[in-house]
Amino acid sequence: MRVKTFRGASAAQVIAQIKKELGPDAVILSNQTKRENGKAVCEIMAAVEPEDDPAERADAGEDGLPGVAGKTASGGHGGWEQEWCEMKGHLSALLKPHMNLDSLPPRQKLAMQYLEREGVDESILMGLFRQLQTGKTVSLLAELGKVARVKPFSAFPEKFQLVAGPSGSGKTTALIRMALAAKRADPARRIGVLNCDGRGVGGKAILKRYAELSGLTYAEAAEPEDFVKVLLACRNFDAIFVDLPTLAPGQTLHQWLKDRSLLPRDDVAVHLTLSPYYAPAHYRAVWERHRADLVKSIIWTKLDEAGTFGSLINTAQMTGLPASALSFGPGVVDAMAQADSQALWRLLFSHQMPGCAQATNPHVEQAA
Ligand SMILES: Nc1nc2c(ncn2[C@@H]2O[C@H](COP(=O)(O)OP(=O)(O)OP(=O)(O)O)[C@@H](O)[C@H]2O)c(=O)[nH]1
Ligand SMILES: [Mg+2]
Repeated sequence: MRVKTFRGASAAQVIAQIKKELGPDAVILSNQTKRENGKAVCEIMAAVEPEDDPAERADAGEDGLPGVAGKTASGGHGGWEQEWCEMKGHLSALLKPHMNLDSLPPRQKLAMQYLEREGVDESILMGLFRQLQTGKTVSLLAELGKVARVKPFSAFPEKFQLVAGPSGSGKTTALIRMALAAKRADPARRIGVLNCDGRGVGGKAILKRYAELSGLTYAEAAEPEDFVKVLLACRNFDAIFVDLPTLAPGQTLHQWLKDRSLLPRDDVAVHLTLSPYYAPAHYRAVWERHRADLVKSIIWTKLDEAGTFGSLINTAQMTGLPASALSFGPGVVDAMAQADSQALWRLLFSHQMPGCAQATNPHVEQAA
C-alpha cells in the first residue's frame, strides 16, 4: 500500500492533487486543516492499493483499507460485497444501452444527466429511469427521496448519542454541535459529553472547553471499564453525547460497542460521520467496519470541501441510513444544519450549502 501526505492551501486543491497522483481510487486516511504562520494549511493523508501486489493488499490499515481490495481484517462481508459490486457493474454495463434518456421528458432528461455527472451510481440511475419511464411517477425527487432519506439529528430520542467515523472526518466537531444544539433547545436538560478518545489529541481540549463553557458535564472514558462506570454514574442525565475514537486497525464498531456493554440497547444511537469526496471503495471499507444495528444515521461533513455530491445518494443506498446533519464549515458555530430534504436537494442539484439563500443552478433544480 502506498501512503502519502499531501498539503495545500485548500482541501479542493489537495484532493485534485491526490486524484492526479494516486488516481480516483485513492483513499483518504485523514484530513486536517491547521494554521501555520497565520495561514490555513490543509493536510490530507491518502493511500492507494498497488494493483499487482496481493500480499500488500491483505495488510490491515486504518479505516479498513483492506476492504478496498475486497478483503477485510475482520474476515467479514468484504468478499461478497466486492463480488456484488462487480456484478452490479456488469449488470449496469448490460442495461445501460437500454437507458435511453431521450425517451424521458426534457426536464427529467436534464436532471438525470446531471445526476450522472455528479457520480450517482449507475444502478441507482437505472432504477430511477425505470420508475420515470412507467409514466406513473412525475417527480424524480420523490423517487430519489426513497433512496436518500433524511432524519434530523434532534429527532433521535435515544439517551446516548454516539458519533463514530474515519479519522479526521469531523466526529468531535459534529458532536460538540449536536450537544450544544440539545442544550440550546432545552437549557434545563442535564447533558453530558463523554470523550472516549484516549489519544489525548483529536479535539479533546476543544471538546472539554466547549462543554465547560456551555454548562455540559464533561467526562473521559478511554477504556471499556471506565465506560461502564460512566454508564452507572450518569443515570440521572437526560442525554449523553459520546465522542468515539477512530477505530484501531482490525477493530470493528460492533466489537467496540460490545466491549462497553452497549449491545443490545435501545437507548443508543450511533451517527457516522462521512465526507462526500471519498472513493467508492473507501465508503465500502468504512461501512464494512462500522456496520452495526445501532448505527442510525450519517452526518455529512466537509461538504464545503467537496466538488460533487453523488456519493450522498450512493452511500444512502449502500447503508440504508438517513442523513441526520449537513456540516459545511470548520467552525463550531453556524456550520452544521439538521438534515432536511430541501437542503439535500439544493446541495446535490445546486451545490448550495445549507443556510445559503441563493440557488446557483436553478435550472437543474427546477427540472428535478
Ligand atoms: N471545512 C470543514 N472543516 C471541518 C468540517 N467539520 C470539521 N472540520 C474540521 O476538520 C478537522 C477535523 O475535525 P475533528 O472534529 O477533529 O475530526 P475527528 O473525526 O474528531 O478527528 P480525529 O478525532 O482526529 O479522528 C478540524 O480542523 C475541524 O475544524 C466541515 O464540515 N468543513
Ligand atoms: Mg476527534
